[in-house]
This record gives sequence, structure tokens and C-alpha cells, in this order.
Amino acid sequence: MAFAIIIALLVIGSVIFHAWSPWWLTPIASNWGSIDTTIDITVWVTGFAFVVINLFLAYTVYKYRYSKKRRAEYEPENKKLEIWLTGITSVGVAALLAPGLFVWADFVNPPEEAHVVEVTGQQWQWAYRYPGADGKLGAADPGLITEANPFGMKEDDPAGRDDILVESAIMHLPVDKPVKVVLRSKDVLHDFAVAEFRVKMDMVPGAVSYLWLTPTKTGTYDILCEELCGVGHFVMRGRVKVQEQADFDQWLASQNTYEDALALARVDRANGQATYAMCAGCHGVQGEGNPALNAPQIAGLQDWYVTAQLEHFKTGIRGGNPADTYGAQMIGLAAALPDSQTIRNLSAYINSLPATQTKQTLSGNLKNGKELYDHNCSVCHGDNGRGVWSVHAPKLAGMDDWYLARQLRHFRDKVRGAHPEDDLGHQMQLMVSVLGDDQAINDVAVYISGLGYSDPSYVAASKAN
Ligand code: HEC
Ligand code: HEC
Ligand SMILES: [Cu+2]
Repeated sequence: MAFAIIIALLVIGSVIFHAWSPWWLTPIASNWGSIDTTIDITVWVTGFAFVVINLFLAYTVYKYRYSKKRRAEYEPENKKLEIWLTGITSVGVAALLAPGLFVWADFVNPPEEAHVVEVTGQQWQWAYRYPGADGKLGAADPGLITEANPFGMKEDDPAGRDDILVESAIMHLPVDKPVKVVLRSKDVLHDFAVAEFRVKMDMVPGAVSYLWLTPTKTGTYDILCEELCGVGHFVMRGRVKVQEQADFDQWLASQNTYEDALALARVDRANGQATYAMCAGCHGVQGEGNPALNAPQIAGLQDWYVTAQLEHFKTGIRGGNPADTYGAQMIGLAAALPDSQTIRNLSAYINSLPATQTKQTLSGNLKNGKELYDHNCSVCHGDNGRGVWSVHAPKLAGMDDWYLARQLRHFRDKVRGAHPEDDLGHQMQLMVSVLGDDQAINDVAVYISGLGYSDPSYVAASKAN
């Protein structure tokens, strides 16, 4: 009896929870209302089966409960009942599957007039490519990917010259225009998903998959990687900004084409050296840094990283937080750099400066530092802390330990990486959460700072701590 009541209560509780659940679909922002309809049908069919079967179970548990006076009867076959059950189940299964087939037929057939956008997934970032005026994406091949050609563009394909390359987590789409989203992966399986659009699709290395939709509401929506197997897909956060056509056109025009990127790739180090004069007062003539001024060694830092940091300082994405007094010093200086070409020249010059060995200033447990680094950081920053360009993770080996520790505290305390457009900084915030207290931070900072140096006195000094 008690058991029958429990089953009945579970059924009633489930129905009530479904009706008052805090977990609802996000408000829809695309043409895919039909996908919501199929979900509704599924909920009705499975919900009906759930309620009927469980109430029937409760009823039989009660009705046929043990009694000395009753004997069970053996009835292995009942043709009439089986025909009924098979019939009802078939109708239920057909109701579950058939609507999906119609929606799927629509989902894989983008309308003729759809414009094309390409999304590339990589561990653990998104990048976007828009065809230029010719409406055609140029040929690209992951085998051609280098630091200077992150999209793997084929240089001799004329269709690619006007392609617009967007290396940012944020993609833009015009509202009410059907779009075919072409999906590629540079490395492993990823899965492009936007809940508000009701679309998701796997991205398979070596293959091109696609989906299509018409955004129907302006606004900004999260792009998630819903690939569950593998490392770190949860940190692949992107956003899609749906705009009025005029705003979209204005944004698109402000982005670099592949042609622009080729021109920017030609750097002028001598020009960079001349500009560097305004930096030497703090960072030292050879970029060796000056602890007294809190300015870290920057010599030898990768040019792509320096460029990104200077662009971020310039726009306040880094250093704009009121608590970031050191970062704030860089804002005015970066703002004085007139254009991207100047910044690239300067970055190339800084990269060419030889890094010198920094002094150990903190005490830390090297063994713990190594363990923390190997488990949590080397996937991005590399086994030897030399940085990995493809994930935008800079060199850390040989950087000042006090500077590294300060950055880690700043990430932890959301002083760095909190700006909504600082996606890589936000990624680091998620990563440092494993480090815990200040001592763990010092341990890892001292360890990384010494990475790559074979100087026995350094190692001895570090071991002493
Ligand atoms: C007034 C002193 C000062 C001057 C001048 C200065 N910097 Fe800095 N810079 C700093 C400080 C302080 C930091 C550390 C910021 C922090 O801790 O977040 C820094 C940080 C940086 C970083 C970030 C390093 C990293 O590993 O992320 C770069 C890159 C940089 N500076 C480049 C430059 C360049 C290029 C110039 C010349 C245009 C320049 N700085 C001029 C004080 C200065
Ligand atoms: C998912 C990849 C990833 C992982 C894992 C990761 N990092 Fe980073 N890290 C980055 C990226 C990308 C940046 C550059 C952020 C930016 O551009 O502002 C960065 C920046 C940093 C910086 C600032 C460097 C500078 O010159 O200012 C430090 C310090 C750092 N990481 C340390 C660590 C440590 C320690 C760990 C392990 C606990 C770790 N990172 C794990 C990707 C990663
Ligand atoms: Cu992914």
C-alpha cells in the first residue's frame, strides 16, 4: 500500500515540478519554432506514457497485493492485449520521430538567398570568416595554418582576398536575414550551439558541416561548445550579436580583410625600435624590466601576445578596472600608439630583444609549483612554459616571479580579465581558480619563472625555499 502511494506521489510531484520548473527554454530568437514544437510533442508523448504507466503500476501494486486467499494465474499469451499494446506503442514512437524528420529536412536545406558565415572551432576558441564583396569564401586548409596565417588561407585563391577574418570571440549577424553557418574545426571535435537559436551541430576536423537559421531578435547570445568529451570545452565561450543590417554593415566594414592581414604581416622593426624609446624608461633599454617601477621584463614576449595586450590596454579591456593600478599605467601609453601597424612593428621589435634571466624575489615550493603547473597550466602554456600560439597562451618561462604572482592574484580577484570583451582573460580567471591561496600562487610563479634556466645557482636558491 505504502509503495503504491509513493509511486502515485512521484507521478504527481513530477507533473507539478514540470509545470513550475525553473528550468525553461530560453526565449527563442530564430525561425526554429518548429524545433520547439517537436520538443513539445516529445514532452507530451513521453509525459503521457510516464503518467499512465506509473499510475497503472501503482494501481496493480495495490490491487494485486499479497493475500493468502489469492493464487496467481499463469497467462503467458494474450493476443488481443498484445495487438493493442503494439498498436499504441507504434503510434507513440511514430509521433516522437515523424515531426523531427520534417524539421530535419528543413534544417539541412538552407534557402538559396542565405548569406554565408564560417565558424572555426579550436581548443578553446572561436573564430569567424565572412565572404567579402564577392559573396564567396576563399579556399582554406588547416595544413596552411601558421602564426601569420591563423585561418590557413590559400594565398593564391583570389576569392579569399576580400574575406573578412574575425579573430574575436564575438560574431555578428544581421537580424531577419537567413544565414548558412559553415562549421570547421582546426583540431578536435567541437560542437557549435546557440540555445536562443535552437541550433547545434558538431564540428569535425577534416570535414565541413553546416546549419542555417534566420535570427529574429536583436541582442547578444552565448555561443557554447557542447562537445562533452575531451578537455576544457566548457571554457569555449563565444557570443553572437544580432544587429540591424546598418549596424552590421558598419561593423563588418571595420574588420580586417585577408588582404589587410597580409599587409599588416609585413612589419618594420626599425620603426618599432624608434617607437620603443617611449617604453624604455620603465621596461628598460633592452626590455629587461624594472622591478622598482613595477614594470616587468617584456623582452622576447611573443609578438602576437604583445600586440593583443597593447590593443587591450588601448581600449581599456586590460587595465580599465579601478583596482588595476599597474595596468592603468599602460593605458595612456598604448593610447599614444596611433595605429595597428605601429603596434605590430613595436611588438616585432620587443619580440626580437633577448630575454635575460630574472631574479628570484619570492619564496615558493618548487615541487608543489611544478605539480600545479604540469596538471593545470601546461596544456596551454606548453611543457616548458614557452607559450603556445594556437591557444593564444603567452610565454611565461623566465618572466619576473613577482609579476607572474601579481597577474595570477589579479585573475583570481577579477582585477584582470573581468572586462566583457576579455575572453582570454576570463579563461585565465577560470583556470587560476584551481590555485587557491597566495602561497600556491607563489609556488607556481617561482617555478614558472625559473623554467628553462639551467643556472645551478637559481635552482639551488629555489630549492632552499
Ligand atoms: C610608466 C611606466 C611604463 C611605461 C613607460 C610603459 N610601461 Fe608597459 N607596463 C608597465 C607596468 C607597471 C606594467 C605591468 C602591468 C600589470 O601589472 O598588469 C606594464 C605591462 C606591460 C605589458 C604587459 C606584459 C605582459 O606580460 O602581459 C606590455 C606588453 C607592455 N607593458 C608594453 C609596453 C610598451 C610597448 C610600452 C611603450 C609604448 C610600455 N609598456 C611603456 C609600465 C610601463
Ligand atoms: C585554457 C588555456 C590556459 C590554461 C589552462 C592556462 N592559461 Fe594562463 N593564459 C592563457 C591565455 C590565453 C593567456 C593570455 C590572456 C590575455 O591575453 O590576456 C594567459 C595568461 C596567463 C598569465 C599572464 C601572463 C602575462 O604575461 O601577463 C599568467 C601568469 C598565466 N596565464 C599563468 C597560468 C597558470 C599558472 C596556469 C595554471 C594554473 C594557466 N595560466 C593556465 C591560457 C591558459
Ligand atoms: Cu570545443
